[in-house]
Amino acid sequence: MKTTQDHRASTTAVNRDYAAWLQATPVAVDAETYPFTQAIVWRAGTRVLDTAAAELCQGIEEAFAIEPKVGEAARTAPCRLYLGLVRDLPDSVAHQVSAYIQQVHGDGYAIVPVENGSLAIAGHTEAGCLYGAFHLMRIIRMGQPLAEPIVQSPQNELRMINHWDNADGSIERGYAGKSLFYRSNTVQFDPVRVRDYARLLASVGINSIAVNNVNVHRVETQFVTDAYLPSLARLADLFRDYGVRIFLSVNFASPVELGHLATADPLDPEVQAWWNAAADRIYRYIPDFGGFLVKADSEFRPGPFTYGRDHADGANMLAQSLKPHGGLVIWRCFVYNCLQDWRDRKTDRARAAFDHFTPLDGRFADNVLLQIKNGPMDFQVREPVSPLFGGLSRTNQMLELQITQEYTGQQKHVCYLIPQWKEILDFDTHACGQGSTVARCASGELFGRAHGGIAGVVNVGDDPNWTGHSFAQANLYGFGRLAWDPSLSVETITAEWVRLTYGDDCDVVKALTDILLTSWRTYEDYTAPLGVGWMVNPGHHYGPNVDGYEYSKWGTYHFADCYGIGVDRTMATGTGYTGQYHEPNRSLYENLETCPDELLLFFHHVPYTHRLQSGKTVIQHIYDTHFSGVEAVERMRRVWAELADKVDPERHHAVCARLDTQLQDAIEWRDVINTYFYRKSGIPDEQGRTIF
Ligand code: GCV
Repeated sequence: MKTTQDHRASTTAVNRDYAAWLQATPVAVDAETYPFTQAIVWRAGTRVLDTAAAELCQGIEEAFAIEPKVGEAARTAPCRLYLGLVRDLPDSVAHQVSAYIQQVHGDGYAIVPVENGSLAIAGHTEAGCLYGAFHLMRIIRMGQPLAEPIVQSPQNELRMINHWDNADGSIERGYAGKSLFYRSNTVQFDPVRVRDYARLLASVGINSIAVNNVNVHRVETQFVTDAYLPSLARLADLFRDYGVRIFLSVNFASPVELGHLATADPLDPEVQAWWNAAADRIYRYIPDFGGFLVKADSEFRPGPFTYGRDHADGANMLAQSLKPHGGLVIWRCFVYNCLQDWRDRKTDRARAAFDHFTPLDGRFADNVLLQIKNGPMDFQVREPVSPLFGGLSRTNQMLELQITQEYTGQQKHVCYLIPQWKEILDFDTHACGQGSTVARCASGELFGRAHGGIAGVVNVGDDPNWTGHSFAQANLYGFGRLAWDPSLSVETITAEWVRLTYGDDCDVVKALTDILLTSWRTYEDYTAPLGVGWMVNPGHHYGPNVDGYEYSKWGTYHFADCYGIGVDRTMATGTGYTGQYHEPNRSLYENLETCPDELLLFFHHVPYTHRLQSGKTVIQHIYDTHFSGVEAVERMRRVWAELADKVDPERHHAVCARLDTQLQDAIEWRDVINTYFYRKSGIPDEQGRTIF
C-alpha cells in the first residue's frame, strides 16, 4: 500500500494549487465531532480498498492532526470507521447497513452511522468504497453533520476524461503545459504526479480516461503494438489503484499505416482478424483495458468512408474485436464537411452529425457508444444542444463536453462552465415527451440502453497547478461531480469547490462564488454575440477576429453585411436545421418571435435594427454587452484584489496576473467587435460611448 507520507511528499512540495480541492490544511471542527475517525477497519490486501483506506488515513491526519489506528489496534478502538464490501463487514455492521446498501447500484456507496458513534462506508464494489471515502472527507472538510445515512449511486456508467495529448509531449488545445504522460515520442511520466492526478480524478468519481489525442498521428498509431504497450501498461497500473480504466484513441487506418495490410476496409476479414489480434495483445498487457475511442472520417482522419462503408460498419468491426474482452468502442459523432465552399449557403455544418448518424440508429453493436458533442458546431461559448440527443433512441450514446477552454478563454480568462453544462444536461429534448433531458439520453436511462456516460476533454497539463488558471480547476471538479450526478445544483458544486479549495472565510467564499457564477455570461458578453459563435483568430482560436472564419472552408459563418447578421437555419427559408428538433423545440427555434435571444443569430439572419425579446435592438445589444462585459471583468479584478490578505500570496498573485490579461483581452474583444459592427451597420451607440 502506498503510504500517507508518499502522498504528502508530492502534494505539499509545490504550491497550494497543486493539492487542488484536496487541500492538506487542518479543518476548523474538532475530531470529536466525527468520533469514528479514531480507527479504520477494512480487509487489507485489495488494491482499490487499500487506496480508500490510505485516503481516509491521510485525510484524517491532515484534517485533525491525528493518526487513526489501523489493523488489530483499530478493532478494539471505542469508535471505528468500517470500510468495505458488505460481505467483509462484521455481521452486526452489515446488518445495520443492509437496508441502505440495497438502494445502491453500480459503483455507489452507503455511508451509515452505526452503533456507538461508529460509521460504515459500504459499497458493492471496491471503487464504490473509494468514492464513499472521498465523499466522507468532503463532508468532514465542509464541517457537515453526519447524523443521517447517505446513499449515492453514479447516474452515469462512464465518467470519462479525454486527453488530447500527443506522444511528443504537446497537447492539442492544451493550456496548462505539456503532457503528463509523454515526451519525445515515448511514454514518459512521473509516477508520483500521475498517481496524484488519478487521485484527483477518483475523488470526483471519474472512472475512465482516454490517454491520447483523438487525432492519432504516426507515432500514436503504434500504441497498439508491443513497442508501446509495456509502458502504457505501467500507466494503466497507476490509474488502476484509483479505479480508473484506460482507453486508447486509435487510428482507423492502423492495419495499413502500420504496414501490415493493403486495406482497412471494415468488412474485409483480414482487417477484422488484424484488429482481433490487436485487441488480444492489448488485453495481455492491460487486462482491464476500457476500449477504443475513435475519430473517423472527420477533419482528415481516415475512416470507413474510404471503402464505401458507413460508421456502423466501422464501429461494429472494432466492437467485435473488443467484445470477448468486455471492451467498448466509443465512436465520435464530430463528423462534418471541413472543406466547404463559403459561397454555398445551403450546406450547414450544424446539420451534419444528425444527418450522418440518425439513419444508422439501431445498427450499432451493443458495446458501441456514440460520443456526441454538446452542440452541433464545436464547443462555442453558446450553442443550442445537439439535436442528436433525442434523435437516437436505439443506440448507446454519451455526451462530450470540453473542459479545456479552447473557445472560452484558454485558461487565461475565468470562464466557469458548470452553469453551461447544467443547461445542457437539463435541456428537454422531448424525445419521449416532457422530461426527456439530455442527462437521461446520455446516461442511457431514457431509452433503456446498456451503456451511457459523459466525457470531458480535459484541461490538465504539467503546469504546477494542473490547469494553468487556478479557477479552471473548478471546471474539472464540477465536471466530475456532474458526471456522477447531473442533478446536482450549480450552487452545491460551486460551494463545494470554493470551500474545499480556498477555505471557509466568508469574504473569500462570497467573492469567489460571485466571480465564478458570473464568468460564463461575462465571457459571452464581450465575445461573439447572440449565439453566432466563432469570430476568433483561425488556428489557435484565441482573441477576436470577426471575419477570421468567414471566408474559410470550415463551415463557420456569421454572414454579417451592412444590413444584418446571423445564419438562417429555419425550415421556412433557411437550411432546415430547426427541423432536427422535436416539438416544441422545433417551433421555438423556428419562429423569430419565440427564439431565445441568446441563440437568435444561431437560428436567424436579422437586420441590426431587429428588436430582441429584451426590448433592445441587435446592434444596441452588441454594444451594451461588450461594454458591460469589460466592466464585469474590471469588477472581478477589483474584488479579487481586495482579498490580498485572505488568500495565500502565491495563488493570489497568480490569479491577479491572469485577471490582468483577461481585462486587457476583453478590451480588445470589445473594441474590435463594436468597431466592426459600427462600421458595417453605420448605426451609432445610443449612449455615445467610444467606438473606433
Ligand atoms: C482534436 C476542434 C478542435 C480540434 C479537435 C476537434 C475534435 O476542431 O479545434 O483541435 O481535434 O475539434 O474535436 O476532434
